[in-house]
Amino acid sequence: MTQRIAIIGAGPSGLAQLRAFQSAQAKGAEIPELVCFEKQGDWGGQWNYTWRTGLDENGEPVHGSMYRYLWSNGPKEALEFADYSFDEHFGKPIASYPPREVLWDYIKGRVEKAGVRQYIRFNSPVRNIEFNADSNNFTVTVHDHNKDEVYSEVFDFVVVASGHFSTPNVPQYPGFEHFGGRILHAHDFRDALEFKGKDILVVGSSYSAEDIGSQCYKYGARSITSCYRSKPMGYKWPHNWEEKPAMTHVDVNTVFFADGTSKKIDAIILCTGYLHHFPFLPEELRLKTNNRLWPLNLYKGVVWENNTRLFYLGMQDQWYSFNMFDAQAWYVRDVIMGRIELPALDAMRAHSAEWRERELQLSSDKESYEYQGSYIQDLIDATDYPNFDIPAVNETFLKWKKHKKQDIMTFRDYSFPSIMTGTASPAHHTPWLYALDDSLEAYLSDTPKADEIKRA
Ligand code: FAD
Ligand code: NA7
Repeated sequence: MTQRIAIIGAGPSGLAQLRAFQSAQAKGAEIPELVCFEKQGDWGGQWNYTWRTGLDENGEPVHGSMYRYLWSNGPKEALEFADYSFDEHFGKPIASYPPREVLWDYIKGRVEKAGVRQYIRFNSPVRNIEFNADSNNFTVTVHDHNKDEVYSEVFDFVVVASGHFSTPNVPQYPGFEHFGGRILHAHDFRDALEFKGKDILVVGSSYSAEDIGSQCYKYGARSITSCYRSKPMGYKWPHNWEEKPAMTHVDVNTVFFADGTSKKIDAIILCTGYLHHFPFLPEELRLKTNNRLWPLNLYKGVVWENNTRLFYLGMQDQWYSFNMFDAQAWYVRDVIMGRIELPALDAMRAHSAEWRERELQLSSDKESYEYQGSYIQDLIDATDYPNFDIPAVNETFLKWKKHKKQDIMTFRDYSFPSIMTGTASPAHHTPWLYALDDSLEAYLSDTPKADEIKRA
């Protein structure tokens, strides 16, 4: 009997899984029956922008954390699919830091070409997953919002690709209940123009703090203050951006910091990260981890060691993204199709423990992306995913980090050659700081708009 695979989520990871199976089929293999459940009305995961916050049109927690004017925070050459290049998709070289809509278009291009939309059931959040020990399969319960019906189906394997940047980690600080301005988490940030002319505080020192602060600077906030818990971001900030140590408390309009200083603030944006959250999974199948490079209990970062019919994709902290999800999806496909044999439980655990130990020894960003690169290479070596030059991607990351250190407001103006095709990317027509229109048309056009020329 044909085996049935449930894939939870049609973001970049879930789509990688569909493409992995389809590519095996295109080479003549017989593939299992695929069903991908997607909570949203369209594919692309985080890249499928929504203006909504809170609950979505079906009363589900909004998945999207992306905002207007979001541009790739790393060079596109580091995330390019090895089996579908930017050149192939756009038919011409494009610059290295595309806005969200452009990357969404690229993600969609590959899966449209592969013809895998037929496998996806949209507006269908998975509510519950249960393992049936007697029959060695899973019962997956789903809410079909198109018909407003809840139903269950049985699957032989489950792939969880539901992302982990959606459920906000929201700390409480003394005085929040009395603060007179707005307090929001990065998950609910949608438009920097809301903060034009305002004094804002961004809490945190990772990607969201850096990028949301930069957005607010770009779109005219009066001042940006950022504060960190462990270590400062340490960039050379523009004149109206100050970096402070931890916030201690707030009163009605002022924030107080650990160094004894304070600042009048209009809005506090908590860029304090996300929780891995799987409300549809029972305790014994649920991944519990913080955002890190080697979550435990996942052999090769994907196979649930205690039940090897369950897989997770994309659950690591991400230097690499799209091509890492691909490497994982190809590996999972080959385990499911019996092309890769898993070792015994003890050996899987020992392997994971060894990678965790290596993770704990990492002492720099360079070591961290090289570590993730070596993980990806390990996966690629086991499958027919096209090999690509991972040391060259690491070199790209190194330059990217250098550009950021030089000037956090200009790093997106650099371009890189494609590691997949060798094509050199052109410089974008407008420096990022002056490019206010983030639409696909504006980005792909060869000339800047009149108002962008004026600002530059
Ligand atoms: P997601 O993209 O989160 O997709 C998961 C999918 O699962 C969603 O479609 C969701 O609706 C669905 N889902 C969730 N729960 C259920 C359920 N119960 N039932 C059915 N479906 C469900 N990466 C980069 O490479 N470059 C960037 O510049 C970049 N910027 C980012 C900026 C922000 C603000 C955020 C939040 C992330 C950013 N990322 C970036 C990381 C981004 O998360 C990944 O690029 C990628 O989207 C991860 O893919 P995924 O499929 O694992 O998860
Ligand atoms: P990250 O990268 O997980 O970073 C979370 C940040 O939040 C990090 O600086 C944490 O500081 C900080 N944090 C967490 N809890 C607190 C509290 N209680 N107080 C102060 N600061 C806190 O999440 P991001 O949202 O930045 O990035 C996630 C993805 O979105 C990423 O892939 C991007 O591409 C976009 P710490 O260093 O732990 O002290």
